[in-house]
Amino acid sequence: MKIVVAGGDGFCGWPTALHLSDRGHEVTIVDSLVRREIDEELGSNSMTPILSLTERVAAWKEVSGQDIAVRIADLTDYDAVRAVFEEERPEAFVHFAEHRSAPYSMIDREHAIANHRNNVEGTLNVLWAIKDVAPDCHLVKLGTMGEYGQPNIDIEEGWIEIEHKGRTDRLPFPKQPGSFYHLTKVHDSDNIMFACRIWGIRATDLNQGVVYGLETEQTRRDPRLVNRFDYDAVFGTALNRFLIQAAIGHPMTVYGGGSQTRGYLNIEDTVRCIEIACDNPAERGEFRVFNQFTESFSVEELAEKARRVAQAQGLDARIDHIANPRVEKYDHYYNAVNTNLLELGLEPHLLTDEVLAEILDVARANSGRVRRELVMPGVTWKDGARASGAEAA
Ligand code: NAD
Ligand code: USQ
Repeated sequence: MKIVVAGGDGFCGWPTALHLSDRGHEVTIVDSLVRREIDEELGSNSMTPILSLTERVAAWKEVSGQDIAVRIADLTDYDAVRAVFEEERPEAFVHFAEHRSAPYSMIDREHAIANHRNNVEGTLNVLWAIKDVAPDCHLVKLGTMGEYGQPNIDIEEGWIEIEHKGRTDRLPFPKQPGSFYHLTKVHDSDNIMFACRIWGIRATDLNQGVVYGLETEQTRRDPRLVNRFDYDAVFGTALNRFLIQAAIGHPMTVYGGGSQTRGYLNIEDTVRCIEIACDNPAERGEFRVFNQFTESFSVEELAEKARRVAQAQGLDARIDHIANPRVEKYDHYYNAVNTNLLELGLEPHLLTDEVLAEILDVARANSGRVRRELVMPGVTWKDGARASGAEAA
């Protein structure tokens, strides 16, 4: 299959491009490299030393014999997006290419707007290009579990049957996102659903949970293929951050009470979920939603797991409950359905001690690259970054 992986230089996109290429698909990466620019803006870095995109792709060619084409293009530039569709004629367009950090979107008004422009405009451009150039192309779009928030009822996969005043309907599941970033995903979902309805586009919205880990079957083949590994308080995510903190002897930063519960999955399952979605395209006009996570944990449970495995390796791992920079619910109900991908053949990689130990090993091997001043959160939901004087402001 001819597949474009937009955002293919990023944490999820790079290993997905390798996985799809390894499975024999003809892969083109489209990326604006904006994430590397944001690293500069934040004075941040990947804990693992990642090569340039050109060097990574050349290393993959050497290791696997497979070509991955690269196009440096910004999805907010419609001419560039249209050219991708005209020249590549993809059968599937996997769309990872967004600004994906909740704290980044909460820094200040300018960042909230830049986040919306990048994500919502980029996705609108992709929808128009599919309609105008490649109407049969399957859009595989990364959404997020955070679109739903934490309602006091079970979370369904995109849709809910509602009975109201004696009448029933199947309606989009209510959304209560927790940051301006998560809101961009809600707007994307609405725009995609509308485009499917009016233009007959086929789309799968993958509401992905928080991804942990970094290595996959393909990235392990050569150190030059290593994935990025974010640890800073803006782009680093819960479990990976805890393991890195344990590796550098920093207390694990559980925000607030720690009972906040989310869906999580291993990066090895991310790449497989994308393959499953591409292999089983939505019908023309169908807007399909899959909840893409494998297990639910509270942040406290994750930190406890990380602490146990780190202490077994002789590390002095400690947990700190620090003031929550976000506005979040504690002690909430959380029960989300995730059967669609399992029914299509996903075999989850669960969060075992071996998995934790492998991530910790990579963190320990690269601990010298950590800039400790980036670990504590400097962006708050109420006052952005200015109140704390964080450099990001
Ligand atoms: P990332 O920041 O590591 O990678 C995103 C990539 O997209 C970067 O290489 C960036 O340069 C590129 N990009 C961003 N905007 C672009 C644009 N306008 N044009 C072209 N390229 C652009 O993020 P990630 O962790 O790989 O996340 C990928 C996708 O998965 C995002 O949409 C994110 O919302 C979603 N997601 C991620 C997680 C997670 O835990 N990492 C969880 C759920 C959903
Ligand atoms: N948290 C801590 N300590 C930390 C970091 C986070 O307690 O050091 C807590 C947060 O308060 C939150 C939970 O962990 O309750 C998850 O936070 P996160 O930073 O790991 O993840 P989040 O901001 O939700 O965003 C990440 C990705 C985003 C994706 C989302 C999936 O950055 O792209 O959309 O996970 S989901 O959470 O399902 O919406």
